[in-house]
Amino acid sequence: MRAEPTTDSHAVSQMIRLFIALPLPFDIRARLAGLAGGVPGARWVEAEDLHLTLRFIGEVDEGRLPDLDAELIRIEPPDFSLVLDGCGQFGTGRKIHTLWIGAERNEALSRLQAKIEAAVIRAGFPPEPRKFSAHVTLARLKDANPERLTRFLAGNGLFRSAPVPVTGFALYQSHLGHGGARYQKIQAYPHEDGEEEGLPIMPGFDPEETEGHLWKV
Ligand code: 3AM
Repeated sequence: MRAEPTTDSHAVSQMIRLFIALPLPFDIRARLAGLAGGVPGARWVEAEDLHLTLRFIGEVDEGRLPDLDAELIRIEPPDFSLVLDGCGQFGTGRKIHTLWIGAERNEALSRLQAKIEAAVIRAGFPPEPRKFSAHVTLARLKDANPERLTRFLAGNGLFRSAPVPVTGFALYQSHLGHGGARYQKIQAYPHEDGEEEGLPIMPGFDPEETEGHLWKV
């Protein structure tokens, strides 16, 4: 593990913003990204950024990552398919803030989410009080045009994907910035080859300079 205890009295632990999500395969992200448009006031999530959040963890001291990793790696790797289905919104009226594509009821997904929740709690984090609601955020809204929104929801209510294979999940760090958050996958589960020793956390990570999979929200 890289985050070893240190005797350096000047060392300052860093708070990082974490969440756990299902990465989505390219073809389904491309299809979802193709739905974008037609709703003035919507900020659409880019194709490479689309994901299904399983557990938001929030701001944590990065020194707690090894404990979290040790619990998440114990979860048996998932092996099931998921069908994305339907379209909806979070918020009501003028306060609608999120447009999403939903997921068909799926026992394997629920079991995976419950195992992740239990692992996060075992790692010492407080339980998530809100009920899990599987969705892929398509857009964030601010004062979106209500008629265009209604038209979008009606037009995509019958959305249905081909089965999406789920063989893993990932821990992501969210970097909040002026242009919104940027997301960085910091650990895949199961660990990918060569990652057995622990989390490839980059201290001093600079989203502006780092190439790779970053999400803008
Ligand atoms: O893109 P989605 O909506 O799936 O909405 C946030 C995003 O998920 C959610 O965590 C993901 C990464 O930011 N999120 C942000 N703040 C949250 C909070 N306080 C939150 N979920 C629950 N509680």
